[in-house]
Amino acid sequence: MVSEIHLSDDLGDSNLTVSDFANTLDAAIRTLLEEQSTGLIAGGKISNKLVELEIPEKLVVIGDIHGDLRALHNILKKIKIDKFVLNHNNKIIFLGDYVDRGLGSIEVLYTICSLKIQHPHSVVLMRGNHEAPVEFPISSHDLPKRMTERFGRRIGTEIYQTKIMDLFHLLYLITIIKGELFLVHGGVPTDLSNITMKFNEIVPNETGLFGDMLEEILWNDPRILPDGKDWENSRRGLGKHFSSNVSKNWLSISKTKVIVRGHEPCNGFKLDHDGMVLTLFSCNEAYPKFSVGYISTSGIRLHSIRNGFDLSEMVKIL
Ligand SMILES: [Mn+2]
Repeated sequence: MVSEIHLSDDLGDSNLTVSDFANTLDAAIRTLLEEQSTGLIAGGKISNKLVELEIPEKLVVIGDIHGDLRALHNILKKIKIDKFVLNHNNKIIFLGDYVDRGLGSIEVLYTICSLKIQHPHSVVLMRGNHEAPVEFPISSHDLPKRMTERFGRRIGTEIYQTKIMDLFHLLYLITIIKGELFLVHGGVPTDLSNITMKFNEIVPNETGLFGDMLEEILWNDPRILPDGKDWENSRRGLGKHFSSNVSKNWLSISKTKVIVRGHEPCNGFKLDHDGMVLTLFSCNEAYPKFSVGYISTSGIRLHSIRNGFDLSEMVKIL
């Protein structure tokens, strides 16, 4: 049995045991495997790493957390998580980048996994570039070090290499709220040839990697580019910068109004591409100059939006 979510005010002294952590990871993996094999989630459907949802009753979207347990707890308290998750048609969507940089990566993983196990229909866990697959050449986080410090080299490494990597592999890459939002961690792919085919192909794929689209979904950033130029290489080493034309094409093909993504530090949120792209950033332990932002709204209000400017009025700042 996994213990109830406990949002203590004292974050310094963690009582998390290695067996508690390992069992919670196992249970989260089982929950994700189960829902991916049935394709079932309340008010929507799951096709491999794509989640398609009808407009929920209430919606919360949380951007990068980066091991900032305090920021996560503050958001969960504000939205009254205990009540929120009781309704299967309320959805809380995490955009990925749970770990790295902050001191609470292990506790943040534990918290989001506990939420998913207890309330699988209300919680959507997406994948960030810091939950990178082993196939990528960039070491994306300090988790191996944190695991070793906390649980010892042998057990820490074993849990990291098996359970945590398995969990990351099961996280979602795209979530669509029908008619309204297209959610990814980084951005949308820049190759617009056969975009209709690509959109249809994001559904099933043996590996769940969407071929070469994975890198762009996890790493891309929106930028203003010269007319006629749809992308340039990113200075991050992976991924690309995508143009407003690329955003426009993906919104049109997916019949949604705003691309919502995380991935870039900012003061809670920012808008790009004339309001076609809204970036959320939900932590500040490692970025003390910034505020914590997240979306909290009702389905009725969400349905009234025309673009990211309207959506930005539903961003709460802590
Ligand atoms: Mn990121």
